Amino acid sequence: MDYIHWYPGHIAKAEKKLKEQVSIVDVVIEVIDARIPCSSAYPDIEKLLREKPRLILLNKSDLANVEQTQTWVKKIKEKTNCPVISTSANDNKDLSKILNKVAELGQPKIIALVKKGLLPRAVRVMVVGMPNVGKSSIINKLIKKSKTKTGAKAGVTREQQWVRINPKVDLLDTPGIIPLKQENQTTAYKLAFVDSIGENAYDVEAVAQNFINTTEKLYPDLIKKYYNLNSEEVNLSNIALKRNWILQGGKPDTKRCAQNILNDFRSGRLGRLTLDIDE
Ligand SMILES: Nc1nc2c(ncn2[C@@H]2O[C@H](COP(=O)(O)OP(=O)(O)OP(=O)(O)O)[C@@H](O)[C@H]2O)c(=O)[nH]1
Ligand SMILES: [Mg+2]
Repeated sequence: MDYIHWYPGHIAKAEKKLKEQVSIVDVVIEVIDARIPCSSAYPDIEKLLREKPRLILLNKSDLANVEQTQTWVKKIKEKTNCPVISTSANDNKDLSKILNKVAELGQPKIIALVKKGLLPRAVRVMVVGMPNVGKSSIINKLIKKSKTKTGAKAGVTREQQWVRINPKVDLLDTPGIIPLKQENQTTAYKLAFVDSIGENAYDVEAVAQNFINTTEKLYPDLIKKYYNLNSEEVNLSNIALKRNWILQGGKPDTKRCAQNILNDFRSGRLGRLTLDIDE
Protein backbone atom coordinates (compact mmCIF):
# COMPACT_ATOMS: atom_id res chain seq x y z
CA MET A 1 0.00 0.00 0.00
CA ASP A 2 1.27 3.47 -0.80
CA TYR A 3 2.14 5.22 2.42
CA ILE A 4 0.40 8.44 3.46
CA HIS A 5 2.71 10.67 5.45
CA TRP A 6 3.04 14.17 6.88
CA TYR A 7 5.36 16.24 8.93
CA PRO A 8 5.71 15.97 12.73
CA GLY A 9 7.10 19.53 13.13
CA HIS A 10 3.73 20.97 12.11
CA ILE A 11 1.96 18.77 14.59
CA ALA A 12 3.83 20.04 17.65
CA LYS A 13 3.23 23.63 16.59
CA ALA A 14 -0.46 23.10 15.87
CA GLU A 15 -0.98 21.32 19.19
CA LYS A 16 0.63 24.14 21.11
CA LYS A 17 -1.56 26.74 19.41
CA LEU A 18 -4.66 24.67 20.02
CA LYS A 19 -3.86 24.30 23.72
CA GLU A 20 -3.49 28.06 24.03
CA GLN A 21 -6.82 28.66 22.33
CA VAL A 22 -8.56 26.05 24.44
CA SER A 23 -7.29 27.63 27.64
CA ILE A 24 -9.32 30.81 27.04
CA VAL A 25 -12.71 29.20 26.38
CA ASP A 26 -15.31 27.55 28.60
CA VAL A 27 -16.72 25.05 26.13
CA VAL A 28 -15.30 23.31 23.07
CA ILE A 29 -17.30 22.17 20.07
CA GLU A 30 -15.54 19.22 18.47
CA VAL A 31 -16.58 18.66 14.87
CA ILE A 32 -16.12 15.23 13.34
CA ASP A 33 -17.17 13.89 9.95
CA ALA A 34 -20.29 11.73 10.23
CA ARG A 35 -19.05 9.53 7.37
CA ILE A 36 -16.00 8.51 9.41
CA PRO A 37 -16.85 9.22 13.05
CA CYS A 38 -13.92 7.18 14.36
CA SER A 39 -11.27 8.13 11.87
CA SER A 40 -11.97 11.88 12.03
CA ALA A 41 -11.98 11.99 15.84
CA TYR A 42 -8.72 12.81 17.54
CA PRO A 43 -7.60 10.02 19.84
CA ASP A 44 -5.81 12.43 22.20
CA ILE A 45 -8.57 15.02 22.36
CA GLU A 46 -9.18 14.61 26.09
CA LYS A 47 -5.56 15.34 26.86
CA LEU A 48 -5.69 18.38 24.63
CA LEU A 49 -8.90 19.77 26.11
CA ARG A 50 -8.15 18.86 29.69
CA GLU A 51 -11.36 19.27 31.68
CA LYS A 52 -13.24 21.57 29.28
CA PRO A 53 -16.82 20.55 28.62
CA ARG A 54 -17.19 19.36 25.04
CA LEU A 55 -20.05 19.16 22.58
CA ILE A 56 -19.44 16.69 19.76
CA LEU A 57 -20.97 17.27 16.33
CA LEU A 58 -21.23 14.56 13.71
CA ASN A 59 -21.26 17.04 10.86
CA LYS A 60 -21.97 16.40 7.17
CA SER A 61 -24.64 14.00 8.37
CA ASP A 62 -26.51 14.82 5.15
CA LEU A 63 -23.80 12.77 3.38
CA ALA A 64 -23.74 9.86 5.83
CA ASN A 65 -25.89 6.77 6.21
CA VAL A 66 -28.87 7.66 8.41
CA GLU A 67 -28.98 4.50 10.54
CA GLN A 68 -25.22 4.45 11.01
CA THR A 69 -25.30 8.05 12.21
CA GLN A 70 -27.93 7.22 14.80
CA THR A 71 -25.83 4.30 16.00
CA TRP A 72 -22.70 6.41 16.19
CA VAL A 73 -24.39 9.25 18.09
CA LYS A 74 -25.45 6.78 20.75
CA LYS A 75 -22.14 4.99 20.85
CA ILE A 76 -20.02 8.16 21.10
CA LYS A 77 -22.30 9.52 23.83
CA GLU A 78 -21.73 6.37 25.86
CA LYS A 79 -18.02 6.33 25.26
CA THR A 80 -17.26 9.99 25.96
CA ASN A 81 -20.06 11.04 28.31
CA CYS A 82 -20.39 14.17 26.17
CA PRO A 83 -23.51 15.39 24.40
CA VAL A 84 -23.45 14.41 20.72
CA ILE A 85 -25.56 15.92 17.92
CA SER A 86 -25.67 14.97 14.26
CA THR A 87 -25.59 18.13 12.15
CA SER A 88 -25.39 19.53 8.69
CA ALA A 89 -23.86 22.98 8.30
CA ASN A 90 -26.57 23.63 5.72
CA ASP A 91 -29.39 23.08 8.19
CA ASN A 92 -30.35 26.11 10.29
CA LYS A 93 -32.32 24.02 12.76
CA ASP A 94 -29.10 22.39 13.88
CA LEU A 95 -27.55 25.75 14.73
CA SER A 96 -30.12 26.47 17.43
CA LYS A 97 -29.56 23.01 18.88
CA ILE A 98 -25.82 23.70 19.04
CA LEU A 99 -26.29 27.05 20.79
CA ASN A 100 -28.69 25.67 23.39
CA LYS A 101 -26.32 22.86 24.22
CA VAL A 102 -23.31 25.16 24.49
CA ALA A 103 -25.14 27.52 26.86
CA GLU A 104 -26.13 24.55 28.99
CA LEU A 105 -22.60 23.08 29.06
CA GLY A 106 -21.07 26.40 30.08
CA GLN A 107 -23.58 27.13 32.82
CA PRO A 108 -21.59 25.53 35.71
CA LYS A 109 -18.62 27.75 34.87
CA ILE A 110 -20.74 30.90 34.94
CA ILE A 111 -22.35 29.85 38.20
CA ALA A 112 -18.89 29.28 39.67
CA LEU A 113 -17.85 32.80 38.62
CA VAL A 114 -20.90 34.31 40.27
CA LYS A 115 -20.20 32.37 43.45
CA LYS A 116 -16.76 33.95 43.51
CA GLY A 117 -18.43 37.35 43.42
CA LEU A 118 -17.84 38.04 39.70
CA LEU A 119 -20.49 39.21 37.27
CA PRO A 120 -22.15 36.59 35.09
CA ARG A 121 -21.00 36.63 31.47
CA ALA A 122 -21.65 34.82 28.20
CA VAL A 123 -20.21 31.33 27.75
CA ARG A 124 -17.02 31.39 25.67
CA VAL A 125 -16.85 28.74 23.03
CA MET A 126 -14.61 27.63 20.18
CA VAL A 127 -14.86 25.12 17.36
CA VAL A 128 -12.15 22.49 16.84
CA GLY A 129 -11.72 19.61 14.44
CA MET A 130 -9.64 18.06 11.72
CA PRO A 131 -9.31 19.75 8.33
CA ASN A 132 -12.38 19.96 6.11
CA VAL A 133 -14.94 18.65 8.61
CA GLY A 134 -16.98 21.86 8.36
CA LYS A 135 -15.61 24.05 11.17
CA SER A 136 -15.65 27.31 9.18
CA SER A 137 -19.08 26.60 7.72
CA ILE A 138 -20.51 26.19 11.20
CA ILE A 139 -18.71 29.26 12.54
CA ASN A 140 -19.90 31.38 9.60
CA LYS A 141 -23.48 30.24 9.99
CA LEU A 142 -23.40 31.00 13.71
CA ILE A 143 -21.90 34.44 13.07
CA LYS A 144 -24.58 35.21 10.51
CA LYS A 145 -27.10 34.57 13.26
CA SER A 146 -25.39 37.07 15.51
CA LYS A 147 -26.00 40.81 15.75
CA THR A 148 -22.79 42.28 17.09
CA LYS A 149 -19.11 41.71 16.65
CA THR A 150 -17.12 42.39 19.78
CA GLY A 151 -13.49 43.40 19.83
CA ALA A 152 -10.49 41.29 20.63
CA LYS A 153 -10.12 40.51 24.33
CA ALA A 154 -6.89 41.22 26.13
CA GLY A 155 -4.52 38.32 26.21
CA VAL A 156 -5.76 36.93 22.93
CA THR A 157 -3.77 37.21 19.73
CA ARG A 158 -4.98 40.11 17.72
CA GLU A 159 -6.35 38.17 14.81
CA GLN A 160 -8.70 36.31 17.10
CA GLN A 161 -12.07 37.91 17.51
CA TRP A 162 -14.96 37.13 19.75
CA VAL A 163 -18.39 37.29 18.26
CA ARG A 164 -21.45 37.61 20.46
CA ILE A 165 -23.83 35.06 19.00
CA ASN A 166 -26.56 35.68 21.58
CA PRO A 167 -26.62 37.04 25.14
CA LYS A 168 -25.50 33.67 26.43
CA VAL A 169 -22.78 32.68 23.95
CA ASP A 170 -19.55 34.29 22.71
CA LEU A 171 -17.75 32.51 19.89
CA LEU A 172 -14.06 32.60 19.03
CA ASP A 173 -14.14 33.20 15.29
CA THR A 174 -10.98 31.22 14.43
CA PRO A 175 -11.31 27.45 14.42
CA GLY A 176 -8.84 25.21 16.21
CA ILE A 177 -7.33 22.88 13.68
CA ILE A 178 -6.57 19.49 15.09
CA PRO A 179 -3.33 18.30 13.55
CA LEU A 180 -3.35 15.07 11.67
CA LYS A 181 -1.27 12.60 13.54
CA GLN A 182 -2.07 9.22 12.17
CA GLU A 183 0.24 6.32 12.42
CA ASN A 184 -2.68 4.13 11.45
CA GLN A 185 -2.82 3.89 7.66
CA THR A 186 -6.42 2.64 7.50
CA THR A 187 -7.45 5.81 9.29
CA ALA A 188 -5.20 7.94 7.11
CA TYR A 189 -6.82 6.52 3.97
CA LYS A 190 -10.29 7.27 5.27
CA LEU A 191 -9.24 10.84 6.01
CA ALA A 192 -8.02 11.07 2.44
CA PHE A 193 -11.40 9.80 1.16
CA VAL A 194 -13.18 12.74 2.80
CA ASP A 195 -10.54 15.23 1.62
CA SER A 196 -9.16 15.94 5.07
CA ILE A 197 -5.60 15.33 3.91
CA GLY A 198 -3.91 17.46 1.27
CA GLU A 199 -3.58 15.72 -2.07
CA ASN A 200 0.19 16.03 -2.14
CA ALA A 201 0.44 13.65 0.84
CA TYR A 202 -0.96 10.72 -1.09
CA ASP A 203 -1.25 8.90 -4.37
CA VAL A 204 -4.74 9.57 -5.69
CA GLU A 205 -5.02 6.23 -7.48
CA ALA A 206 -4.02 4.27 -4.40
CA VAL A 207 -6.57 6.21 -2.33
CA ALA A 208 -9.36 5.71 -4.89
CA GLN A 209 -8.69 1.99 -5.19
CA ASN A 210 -8.66 1.71 -1.42
CA PHE A 211 -11.96 3.62 -1.39
CA ILE A 212 -13.42 1.14 -3.87
CA ASN A 213 -12.31 -1.84 -1.79
CA THR A 214 -13.58 -0.34 1.47
CA THR A 215 -16.94 0.59 -0.05
CA GLU A 216 -17.39 -2.77 -1.77
CA LYS A 217 -16.99 -4.50 1.56
CA LEU A 218 -19.54 -2.32 3.34
CA TYR A 219 -21.97 -1.66 0.49
CA PRO A 220 -21.60 -4.60 -1.89
CA ASP A 221 -22.32 -3.84 -5.57
CA LEU A 222 -22.93 -0.14 -4.97
CA ILE A 223 -19.89 0.94 -6.99
CA LYS A 224 -20.48 -1.75 -9.56
CA LYS A 225 -24.00 -0.49 -10.17
CA TYR A 226 -23.11 3.19 -10.16
CA TYR A 227 -20.46 2.75 -12.84
CA ASN A 228 -22.41 0.13 -14.81
CA LEU A 229 -19.93 -2.67 -14.46
CA ASN A 230 -21.06 -6.17 -15.25
CA SER A 231 -18.87 -9.09 -14.34
CA GLU A 232 -15.62 -7.16 -14.61
CA GLU A 233 -13.52 -6.66 -11.52
CA VAL A 234 -14.26 -3.34 -9.75
CA ASN A 235 -11.07 -1.42 -10.33
CA LEU A 236 -9.89 1.88 -11.75
CA SER A 237 -8.99 0.47 -15.16
CA ASN A 238 -12.36 -1.11 -15.74
CA ILE A 239 -14.29 1.93 -14.57
CA ALA A 240 -12.14 4.18 -16.78
CA LEU A 241 -12.81 1.94 -19.79
CA LYS A 242 -16.54 1.98 -19.07
CA ARG A 243 -16.57 5.77 -18.88
CA ASN A 244 -14.36 6.06 -21.91
CA TRP A 245 -11.58 7.86 -20.06
CA ILE A 246 -8.78 6.75 -22.34
CA LEU A 247 -5.27 8.09 -22.70
CA GLN A 248 -3.55 8.60 -26.03
CA GLY A 249 -2.39 5.17 -27.03
CA GLY A 250 -5.56 3.51 -25.73
CA LYS A 251 -4.69 2.90 -22.08
CA PRO A 252 -7.37 3.65 -19.44
CA ASP A 253 -6.86 7.01 -17.73
CA THR A 254 -6.79 5.64 -14.19
CA LYS A 255 -5.72 8.92 -12.65
CA ARG A 256 -8.68 10.83 -14.04
CA CYS A 257 -10.87 7.93 -13.00
CA ALA A 258 -9.51 8.02 -9.44
CA GLN A 259 -10.21 11.73 -9.14
CA ASN A 260 -13.73 11.31 -10.47
CA ILE A 261 -14.59 8.47 -8.11
CA LEU A 262 -13.41 10.43 -5.09
CA ASN A 263 -15.40 13.45 -6.28
CA ASP A 264 -18.50 11.30 -6.73
CA PHE A 265 -18.15 10.14 -3.14
CA ARG A 266 -17.30 13.52 -1.63
CA SER A 267 -20.23 15.25 -3.30
CA GLY A 268 -22.71 12.58 -2.22
CA ARG A 269 -23.42 11.35 -5.76
CA LEU A 270 -22.58 7.79 -4.71
CA GLY A 271 -25.20 8.02 -1.97
CA ARG A 272 -25.10 8.49 1.77
CA LEU A 273 -22.19 6.36 2.86
CA THR A 274 -20.66 5.88 6.28
CA LEU A 275 -17.27 4.24 6.05
CA ASP A 276 -16.52 3.64 9.71
CA ILE A 277 -18.88 0.88 10.64
CA ASP A 278 -19.59 0.04 14.23
CA GLU A 279 -18.72 -3.58 14.83
N1 LIG B 1 -22.73 18.39 2.46
C1 LIG B 1 -22.16 19.11 3.43
N2 LIG B 1 -21.08 19.85 3.16
C2 LIG B 1 -20.53 20.55 4.17
C3 LIG B 1 -21.04 20.54 5.48
N3 LIG B 1 -20.26 21.33 6.26
C4 LIG B 1 -19.30 21.80 5.45
N4 LIG B 1 -19.44 21.34 4.19
C5 LIG B 1 -18.57 21.60 3.03
O1 LIG B 1 -17.32 21.00 3.32
C6 LIG B 1 -16.24 21.79 2.84
C7 LIG B 1 -15.31 22.14 3.98
O2 LIG B 1 -15.99 22.97 4.90
P1 LIG B 1 -15.23 24.03 5.82
O3 LIG B 1 -16.26 24.66 6.67
O4 LIG B 1 -14.36 24.88 5.02
O5 LIG B 1 -14.35 23.02 6.70
P2 LIG B 1 -13.21 23.37 7.75
O6 LIG B 1 -13.32 22.37 8.84
O7 LIG B 1 -13.30 24.79 8.14
O8 LIG B 1 -11.90 23.09 6.90
P3 LIG B 1 -10.39 23.63 7.17
O9 LIG B 1 -10.48 25.10 7.37
O10 LIG B 1 -9.67 23.23 5.94
O11 LIG B 1 -9.89 22.91 8.36
C8 LIG B 1 -16.90 23.01 2.19
O12 LIG B 1 -16.99 22.76 0.81
C9 LIG B 1 -18.27 23.06 2.83
O13 LIG B 1 -19.23 23.65 1.98
C10 LIG B 1 -22.21 19.74 5.74
O14 LIG B 1 -22.73 19.63 6.87
N5 LIG B 1 -22.71 19.05 4.69
MG1 LIG C 1 -11.85 26.36 7.93
